[in-house]
Amino acid sequence: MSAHAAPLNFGGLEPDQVTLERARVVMIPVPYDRTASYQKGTARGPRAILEASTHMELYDDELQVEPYTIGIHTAPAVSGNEDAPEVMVRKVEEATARYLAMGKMPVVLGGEHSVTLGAVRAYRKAFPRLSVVQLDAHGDLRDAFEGSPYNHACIMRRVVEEGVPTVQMGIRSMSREEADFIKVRGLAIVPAWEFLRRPESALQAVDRLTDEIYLTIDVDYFDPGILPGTGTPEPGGPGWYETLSFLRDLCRRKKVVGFDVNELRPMEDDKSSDFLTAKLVYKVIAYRFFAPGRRPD
Ligand SMILES: [Mn+2]
Repeated sequence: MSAHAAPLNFGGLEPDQVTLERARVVMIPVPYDRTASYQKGTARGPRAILEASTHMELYDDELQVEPYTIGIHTAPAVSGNEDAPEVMVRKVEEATARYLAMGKMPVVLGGEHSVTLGAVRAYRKAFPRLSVVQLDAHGDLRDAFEGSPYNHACIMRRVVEEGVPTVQMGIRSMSREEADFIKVRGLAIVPAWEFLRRPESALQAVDRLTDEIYLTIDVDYFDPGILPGTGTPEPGGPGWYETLSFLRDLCRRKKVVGFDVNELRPMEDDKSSDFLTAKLVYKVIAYRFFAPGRRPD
């Protein structure tokens, strides 16, 4: 794979199915992993998601619809490791804002989790009463990490400090500093074990948020048994079906106005993580635009 590899469209859609004019959803790849702390490689995530997506069935057998018919356009990649973190965040914000202004739903494909900050900033300008639902093994609530406030371990701290209501779900690893911050701020956390024992606990937490939801999914939220391809795998995460059921219910209760998926670290010989991530992106689109009982536009 090279930086000059041929452009890929999400789902392997033909150019006439994915023109920007007709598309409701725009994929924004952000191949960035400059602040990754443990294992690099998430910069290759967007390309791996797009490649895996070309092998998916475009028919959703659960909802019995073809979600691609709403129009999914894949935009050129934004930023890269040559950019300092604050430059990357600004470029992601600008690109996201541009597609929002055109009436599209931009979907950022990371890259490390710091890609979320630019997207949330743009979405908040379009939806001032935005809340964030984060699926993640980690709180990402450190004040700074390895010298940078834009490190991927800090990104939700920045979001919370900007006054955005949040629910963090699937959490199972944090520092003392983060645990103290959660207590002091009274943040809503649904640990992985609580969600697995009582799935309704996540929905009860979501019910206390505002109506317009931005969803950020760090794929290390999933159990590494089904998603080993990530930089910081943590044991004991949720599986596929309980997560789909949560996402379906979320799209019924709230207006999911946008989302991103991040922290996929493609593996050489095992494409299961890439494929899960591509299918996850497609399922969120399916629930958002086609699930029975979903919140209307
Ligand atoms: Mn994480």
